[in-house]
Amino acid sequence: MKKRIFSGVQPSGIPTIGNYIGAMKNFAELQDEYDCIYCIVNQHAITVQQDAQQLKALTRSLAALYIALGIDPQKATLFVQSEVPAHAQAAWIALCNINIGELERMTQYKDKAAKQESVSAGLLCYPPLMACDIALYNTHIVPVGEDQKQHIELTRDFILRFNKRYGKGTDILVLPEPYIAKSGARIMSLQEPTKKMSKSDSNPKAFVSLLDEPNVIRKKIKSAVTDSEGLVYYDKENKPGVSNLLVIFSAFSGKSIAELEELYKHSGYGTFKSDLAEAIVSVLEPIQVRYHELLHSPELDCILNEGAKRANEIANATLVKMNEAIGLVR
Ligand code: ATP
Ligand code: LTN
Repeated sequence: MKKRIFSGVQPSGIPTIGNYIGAMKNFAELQDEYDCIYCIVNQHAITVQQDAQQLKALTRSLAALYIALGIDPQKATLFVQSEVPAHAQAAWIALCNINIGELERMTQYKDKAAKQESVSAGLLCYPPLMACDIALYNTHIVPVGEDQKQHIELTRDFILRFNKRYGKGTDILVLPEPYIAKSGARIMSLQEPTKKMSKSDSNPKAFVSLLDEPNVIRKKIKSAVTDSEGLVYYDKENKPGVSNLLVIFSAFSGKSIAELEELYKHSGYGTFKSDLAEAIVSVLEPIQVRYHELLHSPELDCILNEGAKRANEIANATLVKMNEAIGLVR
């Protein structure tokens, strides 16, 4: 039997090239070798306030993007989290088996809470829901960006604890491993290259979204923050802007950072940036064409309906086992 992969992306904005390089680019590549389940985690997105119409539109948009990026519904399962009630049900169990202190230590919580005027309990309780997304599908591997490593560790702690407390010597839940790419697992903001690129950044110049038009991409790359040295080489500490652009260029061109350093050692930032912009445009243009064909198609609804059906079957079977183990039965 193939090993199971599970991953999720929040419909909290249009995915950026950071989401693409760190996670989504790998999704299609893995679907031949693994049984892949990909989720649009809309219940995670509402941990911060969302406009209802926009959330609905972004959910559909993200589904179309997944397919445009090469997810093949014959091979992988794609579904919307809120269409599988077992996630929220299992999350309650996880909440009762994870301590508040463990949640308060999460850096994503601390970063996001610092930006909010009022912090919802859901923002703090986000990782137990994520742990259940993963656990319900008997997941072996979770492909994610670097920022999610801490959440996967907490997921593993919860699963180990659950099995120990309720398993009576057998493992009820499968222990997952993170899959974090060696390069590109943390793409930085184009405007503040010491900060993570994020799709919900209030400054649109900080990221390139997968649906940005070619001229917008060119402008955003042109205005990316670099330094005054004028030399293209990788030095994360002293040249965070240029180093970030090199990582992005490498991901979009397939060339190694060493090859790119060699190619651009005699050119200034102007040529380097315009070639980078063209490399991004050439990858994203066909994806965008496919995206627009899919967005309003009934085909997309069929894919999501089928996905929810399969996801419900798998998730409900695990939830039954969890409930029985705990004694949540008559
Ligand atoms: P938000 O801005 O709403 O917090 P986000 O941009 O951080 O969202 P998510 O939907 O939370 O994106 O993440 C989807 C996937 O993309 C996750 O696997 C995450 O680790 C990865 N990811 C997010 N940002 C980056 C980044 N800057 N570099 C590499 N991978 C990233
Ligand atoms: N927490 C992730 C999104 C996410 C996820 C998941 C990723 C929710 N559930 C399950 C992998 C597996 C994020 O913020 N990027």
